[in-house]
Amino acid sequence: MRSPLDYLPVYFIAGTQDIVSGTLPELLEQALKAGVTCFQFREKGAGSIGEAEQRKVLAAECYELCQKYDVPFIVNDDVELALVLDADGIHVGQEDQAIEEVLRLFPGKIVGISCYNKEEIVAANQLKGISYYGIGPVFGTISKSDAKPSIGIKQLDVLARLAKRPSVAIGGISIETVAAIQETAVAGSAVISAITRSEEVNSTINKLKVGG
Ligand code: TZP
Ligand code: MG
Repeated sequence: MRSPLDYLPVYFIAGTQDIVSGTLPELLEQALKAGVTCFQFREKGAGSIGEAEQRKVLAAECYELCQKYDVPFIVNDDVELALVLDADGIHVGQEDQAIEEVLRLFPGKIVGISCYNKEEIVAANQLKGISYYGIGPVFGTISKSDAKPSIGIKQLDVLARLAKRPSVAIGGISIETVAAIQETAVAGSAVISAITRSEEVNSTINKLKVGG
């Protein structure tokens, strides 16, 4: 079983809607080569693929790439897709399918949940089987239109310390801000635009690593 401490450090999230040039599989392979530790398939919002079969084909291609580089492939929110692909894990938000149900459906898999405040961390702490928490948005983000107000570095650290499980920071993390994230109690940084909008994917990913 993979440890969250191994896969959380440089956690890459993307879907078609985030891609600015080339294709998602092309960018994903570049990112895997450069050393991202996890990939979350998040096909969501304006510009994403709506058609189920098309999503599945793209997700399967991404999963295969992740397997080639021995990196966990996690599906955002889409329980059906995660089950049919037998993905390594699933990540859900507080408004997605109830976490208790997700834990029942994915025994032995990676299960991540988004947490925004103390109440959500305390509630998640009480459930058995959750692998990690995604905490944020830490900063303002261009990648999620319905993102909540950002919590900032201090609150990130408070929440990560309250968490009984490893956590990953998310929201507006860039090569400029990652050092501050790494000083908090989180185990890693989850990013979309830092990678999808990078002009130097290799160098960006190296800088997102601890000590990079
Ligand atoms: N959840 C909270 S912020 C966010 C998600 C999915 C988007 C993160 O994207 P970026 O581009 O790294 O800010
Ligand atoms: Mg969600």
